[in-house]
Amino acid sequence: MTSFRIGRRGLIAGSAAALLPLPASAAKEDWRKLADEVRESMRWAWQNYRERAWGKDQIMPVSGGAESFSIKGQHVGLSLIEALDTLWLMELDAEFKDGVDWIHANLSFDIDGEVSVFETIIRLVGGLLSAHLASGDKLLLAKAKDLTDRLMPAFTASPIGLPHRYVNLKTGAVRGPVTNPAEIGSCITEFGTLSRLTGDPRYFKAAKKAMVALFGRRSDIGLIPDAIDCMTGEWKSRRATIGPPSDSYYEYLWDGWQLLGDRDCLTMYKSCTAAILENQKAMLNGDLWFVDVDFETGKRINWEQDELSSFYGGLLAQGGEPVIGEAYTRSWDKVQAKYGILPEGYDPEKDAPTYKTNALRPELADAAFNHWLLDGKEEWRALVARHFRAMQQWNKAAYGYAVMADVTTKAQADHCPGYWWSEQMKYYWLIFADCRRFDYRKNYLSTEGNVLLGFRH
Ligand code: DMJ
Repeated sequence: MTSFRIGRRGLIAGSAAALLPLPASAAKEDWRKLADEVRESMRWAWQNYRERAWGKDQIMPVSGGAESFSIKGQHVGLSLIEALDTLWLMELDAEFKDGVDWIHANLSFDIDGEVSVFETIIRLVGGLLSAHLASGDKLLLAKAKDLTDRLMPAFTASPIGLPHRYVNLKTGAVRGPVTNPAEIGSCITEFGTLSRLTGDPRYFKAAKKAMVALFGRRSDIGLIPDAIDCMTGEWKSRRATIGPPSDSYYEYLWDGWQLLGDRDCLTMYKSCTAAILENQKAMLNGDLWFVDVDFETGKRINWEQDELSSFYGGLLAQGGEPVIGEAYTRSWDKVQAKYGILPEGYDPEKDAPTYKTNALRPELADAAFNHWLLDGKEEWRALVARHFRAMQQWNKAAYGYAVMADVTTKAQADHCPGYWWSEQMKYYWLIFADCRRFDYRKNYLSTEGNVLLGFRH
């Protein structure tokens, strides 16, 4: 494996990994063996999905049933599409082909039903594009384009270019004008890729217009609150957060620069990051956190932390703030150590979970993977190994991997989100295996873990 890499969001860093002494525990770790275990877990979960929920959106891992995601009772093979590029990277080629064959035979988006624009872009458009880039299969690209065309009314309905939250795939009717940064601004890499592959600039332009329109409304101290009316541009909240529902807006500002070389995205990323570091970074008992604040005064609202925010350390490192990013990732690692598995919410001031559930989320592994791509330190692989082993210990159910109802009792619930197939299984594999099909020097993974740059054929 190379020791000089360009990470998920592209900051170039010379790795000193080869020169660093390994911590005793990491030195003993057999990474290849761990990678094989990840691949076998993926194969086993896929087999269960194949047998019990084939073509359905999500398998129910405790009962072996199935559930739809966006449109009640309507399935578009969500988990299958999310899994494809992970399968390809793992060289599970028969499984990959089986999934692509299902798409050829069954997938249609001509459905009279309403979907979340954001979730559909990051999961389905992104999944189809990455599978197309892995395989060269033209139908996958055609499906991604067909789906995106059905989503476009969400963007064009607004006079200022901010998308509505929901759109009907058949009629183009839109709903949900009160929206948020993540749902507005997490599509420039999927849409930019689609524009590049189809030669149609409309997708990239719509994505960028939305990002710029939101950025242009920031406060005098440079912060963006977490709710806005997409028709009027009026703020509907005062809370600025790096967590949901704002998180991936900041990620995609950087990503627009990394994947597409868009300088405006870089400028906006730097501006937002400077404001966040100035107003939201806070130390408590030696740990570094980012707190929610009033977007005009910078006054702290509370100390509550959302697990989804734990991706942010990796992003900061890629954007040129490795010391702060690493400190933040380590704060989350301590929470993982405390509960064995991360709760959805945690209050460091009260030292207690604010939400005891665990949604089988990938963010901490995502951050560590990105640190590792940049600096190659074994610390990050060891962190990801703990994340993986916790999942094996607590989330494994009879027919797949399940979310938790309560991290303190370790009670499971009967649900496996689609992102599980696209995100942590891929991060585990890429960080433990020396993957022959992945370019560790030059790559891009979307917020959903979809590889839009970096396949090696
Ligand atoms: C995924 O869909 C994406 O990572 C998104 O950006 C945030 N939420 C989930 C995973 O938790």
